[in-house]
Amino acid sequence: MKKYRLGQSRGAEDLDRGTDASREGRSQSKRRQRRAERLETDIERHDSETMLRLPDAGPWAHLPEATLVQRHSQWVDLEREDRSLLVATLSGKLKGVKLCCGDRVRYSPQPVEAVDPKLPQAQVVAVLPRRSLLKRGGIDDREPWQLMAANADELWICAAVVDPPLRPGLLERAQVLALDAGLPLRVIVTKRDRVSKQDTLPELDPLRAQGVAIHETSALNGEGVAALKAALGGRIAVLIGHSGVGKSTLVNAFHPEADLRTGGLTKFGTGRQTTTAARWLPLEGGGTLMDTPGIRTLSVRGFDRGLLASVFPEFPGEWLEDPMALDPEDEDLDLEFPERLQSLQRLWQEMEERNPNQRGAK
Ligand SMILES: Nc1nc2c(ncn2[C@@H]2O[C@H](COP(=O)(O)OP(=O)(O)OP(=O)(O)O)[C@@H](O)[C@H]2O)c(=O)[nH]1
Ligand SMILES: [Mg+2]
Repeated sequence: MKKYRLGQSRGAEDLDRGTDASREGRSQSKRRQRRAERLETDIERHDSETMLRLPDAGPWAHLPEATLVQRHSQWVDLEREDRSLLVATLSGKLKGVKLCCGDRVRYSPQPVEAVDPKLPQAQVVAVLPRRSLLKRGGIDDREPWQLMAANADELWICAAVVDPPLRPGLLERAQVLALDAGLPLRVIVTKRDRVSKQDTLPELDPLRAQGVAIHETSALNGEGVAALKAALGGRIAVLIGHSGVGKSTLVNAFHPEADLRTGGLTKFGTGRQTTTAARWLPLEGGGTLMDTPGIRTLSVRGFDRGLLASVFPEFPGEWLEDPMALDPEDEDLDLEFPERLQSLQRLWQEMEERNPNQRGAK
């Protein structure tokens, strides 16, 4: 039987590994297996490129544009050009297309095809080409990527100086995602008021050496918030990080009218997944923030290993050709941060990992 450490929730990662059959009767687990096999033949598989392809929006050029502010299960919230909000469903023309927060779309105020009268009548018919797309590796071939935010200019990875603890490798993973999306990365250290000036996250040292922008902030006493606002200017930033690090609290500090729901921590010191969907929030006086739900980790499955050279610039080129040949415990390597090599090895392997649900996966 699989055991979970305290505070470790069952996230998407765990779903990959099958379920605990020992608790169930044998017949029930057989039934489950048969159902899984049936599902495997029925599911629509997407290869990683097809999933990102958008249908031609040209035929809809006469319709108005809007920004996707938030996705719900049956509809989406849109922000129109005049900043007013509109709720719309997705037309069947977009079947198979994944939309995400920040997408620029064209919509028809009246339905272009039959729609349930109980649902909103406006319909999104096209998605415009994206300036940028922040994504992470998906769970399986039905969804090779999980789309996080479209059309952002910057990625802000938020890490609390205390509570919840930063998982090893999260910063490097965020760097991979930012590089893939072509977004500059900022590290936002939150909850500075909780610790003394000298205390810091040691994981930040290698990033500081690389010249990554690091902002020390406290939403509680306002430390660093004005400087961060100035750094944002009129651009669009997407905030990501573990649940409970204070992303929504920071957005509220930027934009009190946003009045986003914020949550406490569990008794295990982890967040509560207070934010459940990514949300686009234009700020008074320019700039836009995209708040997102807390993440446990960021999968890099399917990303290009070539990106790792920029994430780990301290390692010689030949190490990056086959990092698995190295032993992080080898004293001759004279490593300042041996955990950085371990992290490189983990990312390297995960990038080429095969879909764990695929038949015959090795
Ligand atoms: N002391 C202190 N507490 C903070 C600060 N920022 C956030 N918090 C607290 O941290 C808890 C979590 O904050 P949220 O803003 O909900 O965290 P989140 O990152 O949005 O979490 P999810 O929506 O679950 O991803 C709340 O109890 C906040 O009051 C800060 O700067 N200082
Ligand atoms: Mg939140």
